[in-house]
Amino acid sequence: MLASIEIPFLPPQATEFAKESDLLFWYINAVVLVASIVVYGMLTYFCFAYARKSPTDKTPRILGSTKLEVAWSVIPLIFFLSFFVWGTKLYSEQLKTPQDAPEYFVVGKQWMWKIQHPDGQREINELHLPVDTTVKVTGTSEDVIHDFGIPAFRSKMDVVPGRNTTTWYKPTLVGTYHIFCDQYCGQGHSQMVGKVHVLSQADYESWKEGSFRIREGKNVVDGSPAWEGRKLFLKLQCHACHNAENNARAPRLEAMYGTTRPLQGGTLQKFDDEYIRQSVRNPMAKVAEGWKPIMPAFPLDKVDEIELRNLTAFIKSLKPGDLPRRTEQFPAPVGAPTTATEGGSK
Ligand code: HEC
Ligand SMILES: [Cu+2]
Repeated sequence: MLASIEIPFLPPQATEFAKESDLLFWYINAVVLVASIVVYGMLTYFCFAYARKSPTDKTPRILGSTKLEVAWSVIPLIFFLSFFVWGTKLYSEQLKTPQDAPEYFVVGKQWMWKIQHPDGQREINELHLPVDTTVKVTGTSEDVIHDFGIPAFRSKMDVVPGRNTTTWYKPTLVGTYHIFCDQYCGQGHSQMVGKVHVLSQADYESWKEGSFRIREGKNVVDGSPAWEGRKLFLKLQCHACHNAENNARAPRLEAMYGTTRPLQGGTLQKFDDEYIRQSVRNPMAKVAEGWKPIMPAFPLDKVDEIELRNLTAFIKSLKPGDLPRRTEQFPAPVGAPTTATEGGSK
């Protein structure tokens, strides 16, 4: 019955810490509940049991009982101290940030979250994390105090202008969870939300490559190889020939990676990283069947090795419909998540 309700009583438990903190939460509630039942139960019972029965009733004279008083002081004390001991244990574990864990950087700003991955990739209002990996998160703010809160991780971290704060997580459950700003920070506070995506190792890798949903234009990361490759593809005017137009002068490179290409002269060629390299560096060496050998060579001084890797990641990620139109201009279109779209504040 409970499961059919849309709003969960507690957020999902996406880390070990979430489970431990919920256990403590339920333990405190159980103790308080039992104590309340005992206190209010006795109160109610005594109201009737010792009520004045007739106008001549006399109140009996009762002198204290040391045993009883010690019992009702010490037993609750033990329980209440257990909250403190357990809570302190969890809190101190949470404070011990593992120093060697990969570090993600979070910057709060009215009213968005800017996130940078350990290898420099950037995201806005979204954080992609690999499952079962301990990560360190360092945060700061560019204006007022915000708080980077992820309920599913039972984690909140104040981000304060002028200084760094750190925390850590080890997500254990694949899924998408809320990011909230947990510190009132002005008019747009309630819109200062985001999503954390916990991905399987394989999905995380492909997301980093940029091949993860590049088409929708969302979830692509500025700085990811495929996204950088796309920008380069436009900048180098590859799309003057390789484009989505019907009369394009060069093959559509979509969904070709991994296939076998017939070459002029009748040989077959596997479409892999090495073939892309050759096609860019020395296009005349292997010419695709049915096309004219018009592609210019792009030597090292035009396309360096890193750029070649990014172009390769882009071509690898291409699915039908992904190739830019001939009219598309460098830089990437408006709305694409480059840093240029960050300036949303007034
Ligand atoms: C002047 C037009 C032109 C430009 C500019 C151009 N190409 Fe090509 N490209 C071609 C043609 C035509 C072919 C097919 C003939 C061949 O294999 O050389 C081709 C083939 C390729 C292939 C092999 C595809 C296959 O079907 O086997 C790759 C990969 C490729 N180009 C990548 C690029 C990249 C990356 C750029 C930009 C750095 C680029 N091209 C710029 C015309 C062009
Ligand atoms: Cu905020």
